[in-house]
Amino acid sequence: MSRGPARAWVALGPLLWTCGLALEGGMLYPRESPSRERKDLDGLWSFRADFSDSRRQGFEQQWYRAPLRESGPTLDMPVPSSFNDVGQDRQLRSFVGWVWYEREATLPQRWSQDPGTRVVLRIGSAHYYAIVWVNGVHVAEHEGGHLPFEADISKLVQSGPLSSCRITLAINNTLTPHTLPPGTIVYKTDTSKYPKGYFVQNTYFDFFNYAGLHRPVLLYTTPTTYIDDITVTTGVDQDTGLVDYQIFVQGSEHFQLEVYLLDEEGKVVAQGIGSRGRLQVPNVHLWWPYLMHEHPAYLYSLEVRLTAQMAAGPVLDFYTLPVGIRTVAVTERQFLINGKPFYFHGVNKHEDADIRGKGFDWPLLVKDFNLLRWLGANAFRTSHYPYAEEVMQLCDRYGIVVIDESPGVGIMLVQSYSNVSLQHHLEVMEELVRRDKNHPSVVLWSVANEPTSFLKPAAYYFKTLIAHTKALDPSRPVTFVTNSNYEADLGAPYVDVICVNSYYSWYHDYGHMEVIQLQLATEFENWYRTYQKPIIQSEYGAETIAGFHQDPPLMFSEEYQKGLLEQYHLVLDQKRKEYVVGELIWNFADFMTDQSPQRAVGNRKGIFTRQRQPKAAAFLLRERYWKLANETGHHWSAAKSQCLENSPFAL
Ligand code: GCB
Repeated sequence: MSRGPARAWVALGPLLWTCGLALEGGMLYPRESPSRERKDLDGLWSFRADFSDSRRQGFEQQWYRAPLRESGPTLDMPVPSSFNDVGQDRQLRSFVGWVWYEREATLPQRWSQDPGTRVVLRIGSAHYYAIVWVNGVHVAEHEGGHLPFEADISKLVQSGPLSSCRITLAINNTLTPHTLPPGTIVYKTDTSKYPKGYFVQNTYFDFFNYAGLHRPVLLYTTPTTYIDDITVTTGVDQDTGLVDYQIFVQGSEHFQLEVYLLDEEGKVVAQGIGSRGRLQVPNVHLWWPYLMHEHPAYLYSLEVRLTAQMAAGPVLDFYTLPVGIRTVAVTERQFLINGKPFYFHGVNKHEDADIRGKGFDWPLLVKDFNLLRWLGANAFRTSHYPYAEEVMQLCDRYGIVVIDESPGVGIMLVQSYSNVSLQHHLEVMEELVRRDKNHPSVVLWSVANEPTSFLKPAAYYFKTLIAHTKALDPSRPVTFVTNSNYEADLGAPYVDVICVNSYYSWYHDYGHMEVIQLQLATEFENWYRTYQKPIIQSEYGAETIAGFHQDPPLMFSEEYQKGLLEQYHLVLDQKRKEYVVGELIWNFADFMTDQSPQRAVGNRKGIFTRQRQPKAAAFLLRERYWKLANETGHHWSAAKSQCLENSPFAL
């Protein structure tokens, strides 16, 4: 989203201001089509961190006005990547404040000369607060590190003889009580212990606050009258699929729209005209989760064709959206996909890897999906923030079901329940729903993880947040993720599914696996008795250093992780016959955190190492997940065993 003129973006030092602004326009993923081109800007950018005491030298000296190399030394910085781990500089690794990125892009001549072409700059994610200039002119600002934003730069690139443009970004990773996730800057004023002006950033979440340009940056074009947004919701009536669509057009009021729904063979199976309507698909192929059907993840293509009547003649725009037809519903005890009980057997993830930090990386992504399928996982939660759009696309294609979580993690401070915070959280939910609403893989929104919801203002905060999310998208259930410690949970009455994290015999009763069954069963029973809603065990696990072995099991060994999981599974196997509808291990892989005496180079609760090699627990879970798939898959029993035998993922 492009935002108006510069606002008060710098308060004290590296601190930020936040303010809620209403969303405008769509956020369709940039796809090439006969009317749209795309130019990726990934690669090496010029980079400088502003190490000045105030962190404001870059603004004072207006580094955006001229090439960055003219205002001082620059580093080569890969994009996408976090900036923290690519260098050898300890200070840059833990830098807090403004960093500057810059790159020149050469545009095809038509882009800069054809006034009928709209040129858009899109940033997949810049963590956390970003200001963007093109050729020294301010074009956009965005708050929030996990969602895309755009600027229409047509006028700028079409106003002069230049066929190149200089893109400059200033990005600030400072977290405040009002950002998502929240954080605080603490100035250490005791000069006998700390140098003058010394500060640290405190966070209340358990992952490293990686920063920089984390996702692809690109330029794309559309005609000046264009398809701005599409919303699709789907339903089923016996064996007929229903696709309700709504299309938003910008640039003209005089246009026609045609829509065609194509099956996987490219055959048109339904068509319509106009901005909204319902398509009926006889003998529908439903979108099924992985391992629930012999042909999971069936995707149709919705081709939208716009013809606008302009003074200079007709203008055409084309956009194709993948569509999976499926339904989602929740009963007192079940989570239903296409009317059949669905059991989540999967993982929690992080966007995290060696060197690139939270930077998007195709090889890593494909490896992760291959591991998920090897494991027999049918779902994951985007703990604790929205993941890259390309991740969501692969979930659609492979049938991996997603609990799509906002960056509402570590909401602990009373200031983080203020109106300013709530406004921002509402806006983030809008951005998230706008981006991910058309993904069939997304079946549940999670508005937050483990907020300290017993604080007084939390009740109003969560009631409003959950109601707002339901209003934004009435087609999906909503949850927030709570913790077994938070007994008087104020969010639970408003959610559709209860998601509970617990760490029995890890953070409590250390080493006493024998208490897990009793404690877990009691907890499930309490939640169910109070709310009569289906429950997902949304986190459980144990810190495990790969290669540590102890038998009888001791904490941190591979044997302890396995043993702890097995105790959980005994209870899950009882309760899944009643109202427990899923289990997600914490965590898929080891990941980086802040330094602390509790963390040995990051969080080690992965069933895979950070380099994606299995610990013993991965094999245990693999056996369990394939067994669960055999028991809980539908329509597929006969074909399934056959298919599994021939599958490269067979046991
Ligand atoms: C949790 C949090 C997660 C942590 C995990 C842990 O409850 O939701 O972010 O990483 O526990 O390992 O402590």
